[in-house]
Amino acid sequence: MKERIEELRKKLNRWNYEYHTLDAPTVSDQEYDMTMRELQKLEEEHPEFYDANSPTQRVGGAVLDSFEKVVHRKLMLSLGNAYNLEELQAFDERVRAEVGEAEYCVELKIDGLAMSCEYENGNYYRAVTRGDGNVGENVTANVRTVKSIPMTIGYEQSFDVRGEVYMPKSSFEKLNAQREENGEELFANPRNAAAGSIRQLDSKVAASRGLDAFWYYVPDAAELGVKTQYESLQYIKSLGFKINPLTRLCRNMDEVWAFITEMTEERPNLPYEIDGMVVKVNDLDAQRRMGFTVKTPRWAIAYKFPAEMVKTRLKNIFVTVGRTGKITPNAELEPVRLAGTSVGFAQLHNEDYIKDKDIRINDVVVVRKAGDIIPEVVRSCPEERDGSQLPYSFPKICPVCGGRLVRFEDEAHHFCINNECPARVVEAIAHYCSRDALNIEGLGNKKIELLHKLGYLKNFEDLYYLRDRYEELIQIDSFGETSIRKLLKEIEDSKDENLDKLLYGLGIHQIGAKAARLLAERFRTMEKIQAASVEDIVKINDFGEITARSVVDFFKDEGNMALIDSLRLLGMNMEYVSQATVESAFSNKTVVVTGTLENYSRNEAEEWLSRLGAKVTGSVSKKTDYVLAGRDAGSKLTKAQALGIEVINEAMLTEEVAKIR
Ligand code: 0OW
Repeated sequence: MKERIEELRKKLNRWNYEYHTLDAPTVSDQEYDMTMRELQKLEEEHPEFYDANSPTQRVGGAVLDSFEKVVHRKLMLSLGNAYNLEELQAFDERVRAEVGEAEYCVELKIDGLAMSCEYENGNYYRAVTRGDGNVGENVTANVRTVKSIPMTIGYEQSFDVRGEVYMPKSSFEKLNAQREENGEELFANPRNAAAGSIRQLDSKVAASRGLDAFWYYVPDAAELGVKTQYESLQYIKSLGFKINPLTRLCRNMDEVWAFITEMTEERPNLPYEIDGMVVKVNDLDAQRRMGFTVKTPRWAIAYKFPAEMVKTRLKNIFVTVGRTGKITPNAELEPVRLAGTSVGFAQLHNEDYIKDKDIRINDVVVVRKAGDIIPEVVRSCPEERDGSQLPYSFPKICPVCGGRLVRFEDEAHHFCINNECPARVVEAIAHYCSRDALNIEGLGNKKIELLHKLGYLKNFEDLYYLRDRYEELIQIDSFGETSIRKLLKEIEDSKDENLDKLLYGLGIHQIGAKAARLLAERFRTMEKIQAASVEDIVKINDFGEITARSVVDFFKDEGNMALIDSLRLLGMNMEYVSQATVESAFSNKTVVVTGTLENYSRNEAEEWLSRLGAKVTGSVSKKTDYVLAGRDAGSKLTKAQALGIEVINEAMLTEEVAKIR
């Protein structure tokens, strides 16, 4: 019986490969379905032969309640960008200066989400999203439903391949048509749709989204016995992976540019979205010699297609009030298609931008989408004026609270300086609930605005009293019992977020997510940060006087002190727990960095060291295990020698970093 099951699995895997990877089926759908049904029946009768990688499992299975975090064995790198031929030529010059004449393997830059697939003993083992390049999410069940991904490969050693999971344009159009029918929010573009689908906790939903994938990189390609990137693609193709057919070997940058020009033409006709081309030094040994920066290979670059531009009419200009009170003018447009999405609004940045470009109400304007940020108005078209245009005068009062707008000296923006301005309170709470802060997913701007208007949400701490208003809240029509219960749980869970998330959520002027992490890492508890002086804070790398001052001022403010106290009383976590670190020669070692390093800025070196499990401190003491000395190392080096502390150079750091790439 086992043989029969194995035989059917083999046959169905083969047919899957022919249909989804080669796009050349050799059996009819009926025969495929009949064979699948026979296998399903046999597997039901013989659960002892269950195999998660059986073809019957590709339609999705169990529902997860969250995604496990996984530290990549080798970092998932990102790419440096080039926006024109000159920047590509500069890249080419650097390559030739370092490794001599080089041919390039040029690939389409698939606009999906980067994925790492691991195989053990020739079987599909795990799929992990890129995440921040070091830590990603385990999405094995969802990626298993991508039919063109082989579940078994003829390679027995541990194997890890990187690629892009994407949503073909046809699947995207179909999905949005369905969502339109069900009155659901539409996905803006195929990349967002693919990312949203891969983040589904129910893999049956992921299976229904028509995802596909192209594979383009093997971190340990040298072990495969291949010499070039192009050969490594051929190799993984021979293992059954889908490789993009429009990959081309170019002998020099002229040929690269010719290919890019060709693909720029071809782009609208492709069945999937691309946002550029990836140019890689083909020879693997040359790649090794060129190495990496902290996050990107030095032997590859992404050429990004120029932003598309369109003309449309500017119907009106309105201002929005940010959480810091910043007033942003926006253009309301005659809706127009741009880069695959419908655009109805665009940025106008500030008053001078509108004046300098002489943008008037009812002008025909040029709009472009540079990258994924919201579109912006590039210029007006005076030649198309018909006398109906009206000059725009910037408002003097805040449209939300009526307070006077202020424009500080040499500041481009106007500000609403009323701390009680509802727009500012709503934006501040929305920031507090955002993903990189306390991650209270169930509260977007609309719901916060509503709860604020109804008097339930006047500040951050009110969030934690919402549970006492449960009976009233479920009466509100845009909330339901389930959504309220889920929201209250998320709010409670937010109390356990790491200290850096709370710091970032507080919205301290000049303190973004990274600065918040650095503050939390350095001081470890909220009270130590509250007690820190400007001198203490400037010792942290990349912290200047102004930033340090804004932190100290924030914690000196009466209202903020009261806020911190009440959050502490509410049980908010006020400690910092270090990030996922990996085993290394630096694990649990106290390290001080001094002097200038060749290949790392101070902050990068400290970031690497903490990822490698080290405790980085600013001053040398008996507790210090290593002093990592660069050029012109000063008193810390002398002190280390005096205390007999081991002094190392950056080669040791590079060696440990190379192990987790
Ligand atoms: N999106 C792509 C693509 C590609 C990697 C491997 C080494 C460094 C980058 O089609 N064809 N090739 C690479 O090569 N990366 C790609 O996408 C990257 C992944 C993460 C950021 C970019 O999207």
